[in-house]
Formats: sequence, C-alpha cells, structure tokens
Amino acid sequence: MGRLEQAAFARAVHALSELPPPDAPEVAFAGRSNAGKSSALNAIVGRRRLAFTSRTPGRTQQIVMFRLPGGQHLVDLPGYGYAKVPESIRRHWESTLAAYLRERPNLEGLVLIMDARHPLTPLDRRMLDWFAPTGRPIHCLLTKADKLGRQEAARTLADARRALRAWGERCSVQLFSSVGKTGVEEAEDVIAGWLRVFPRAPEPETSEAPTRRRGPRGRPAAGAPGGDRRRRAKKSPSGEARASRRRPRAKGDKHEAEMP
Ligand SMILES: Nc1nc2c(ncn2[C@@H]2O[C@H](COP(=O)(O)OP(=O)(O)OP(=O)(O)O)[C@@H](O)[C@H]2O)c(=O)[nH]1
Ligand SMILES: [Mg+2]
Repeated sequence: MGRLEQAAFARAVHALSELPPPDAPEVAFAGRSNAGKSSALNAIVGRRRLAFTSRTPGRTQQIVMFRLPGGQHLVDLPGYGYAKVPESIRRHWESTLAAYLRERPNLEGLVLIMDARHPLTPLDRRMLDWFAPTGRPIHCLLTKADKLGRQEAARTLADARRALRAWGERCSVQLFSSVGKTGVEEAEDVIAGWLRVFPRAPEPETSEAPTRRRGPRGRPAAGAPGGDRRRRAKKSPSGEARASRRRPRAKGDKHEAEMP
C-alpha cells in the first residue's frame, strides 16, 4: 500500500475561515485550471477517484481537503486562469489563494502542476512569486508528459529547471504523467517527506527453518528464495530502505471523466 493511499475526503471549503485548525502538516496542489491537479493527486495517492477530475476546466471550485490517518492533509486547490469564470468569483479565488499560500502556517510545501506542453505561464509565475517568499519548498510537476516525445520532454525539463532557479533553491521540478504514471513515486517521496509520512518498518525476518519459511497465506516469507521479489527493499532518495508497493495497473485505466 502506498504511503498516502489512506487519504480520505475530509471537507470542501469556500473560505479560509472554514479550514480545519492548522495542527498537522499540509501540502497543497495548485495550478492552472485543467492542468491536471486532481489527476496528479489521484495518481500520487494511488487511488483513481479520490479527487474529481474532469475534461471541463474549472471543475474544482473549492478548496478540497483529503485527510491522512495521521491528521495531515492533501489539499486540491481551485485552478486559476480559466477565462470563463465570472470576474467576482475570479477575484474571490485570487485573494483566497494568495492568503492561503502566504498565511497558512502548517502548509509544508506547494506542488505546482503545470502542463508540460506550456509550463511557467504568467499565472504560474505569479503563484511562485506568492509562495517562494514563505521560504517553504515548491515541487513542480510537468504533467501530461505522455503528450511529449522523449527528447522534447527532456528539453522541457531542462528549460524549466533553469527558469525555476529564479525562485530559489527550494524549487524543484520533475516530469509527470497521471496517465502513463511517470514520476509518481518521485512525487510521492517528496510529498510524503513534507507530510512526515515515513515508510513502514520492514517486516521482521523470521527465524524459522528454511523449509518452513512461509509468509502469510502460504506465500514465501521475505528472505525465502523467490519470496521477496515483490517486496524487495528499494533505496529512497533519503537513503532509507523501503518496500516497493505499487500495485500494477491495467493499461486502459482511465480517470473519472465527470463529477457525478
Ligand atoms: N494525457 C494526459 N491527460 C491528463 C493527465 N492528467 C490529467 N489529464 C486530463 O486533463 C483533464 C483535466 O484533468 P484534471 O485532473 O481534472 O485537472 P485539474 O487541474 O484538476 O482541473 P480543474 O479542477 O478544473 O482546475 C482531464 O481530462 C484529465 O483526464 C496526464 O498526465 N496525461
Ligand atoms: Mg481539479
């Protein structure tokens, strides 16, 4: 099971006054309308339909909060830059987002989702301008990378990395695809670190004789010949060993298309 897989819908709010008390770490997903924020959040928690996704831009129009068992929150912010939003609503969200990003004391980091085909739009730059002065980290996902060829993707990443230096050292970037599942574990590592959700301790080695080393339900236990293939410990960027735990996905997996 992924480290963030137990996230559950907690609440959807329109105003900052409705937010829960800031007593546990929080990570927010921001980005242009239709950039793929909700899809990225779903891919990272390893659940297809936790956050609503839609082909219709401007679908997420509230601050939607997902809570982890330890009390931390993942926050799906309303997208910006959708031209058809009425002026009064646009203003409301602009001031709400700016205040949230600057003042939420438990906001540990910002995940900025940008379409890899046109990253760092003027509105993305403004988000970076709002958040970077807080001194907290920003991790950018260049999503829909499946729409780019390999070389184009590599060039886009290098260009974005260079441009993002303008917002300081705490700004990182990676390629991502919710459809192709590119970069999902890398993003999960960053977010789980910010939320202080740590890998589960490895299962203890059994001291039974080799002939009787069977895991639960008759599977070979970790350490038994062939038994640890799916749970082989992997080094995370922080150097900690952790078990590989992503379940395989069917090739045709699709995201939910519309809100019910
Ligand atoms: N090809 C491709 N399509 C994607 C990817 N991520 C999202 N999409 C599609 O992009 C559209 C918008 O995705 P959402 O995740 O709803 O985007 P959002 O940023 O949450 O949108 P709003 O909530 O409206 O601001 C949907 O049709 C998704 O299926 C991706 O990695 N690759
Ligand atoms: Mg959304």
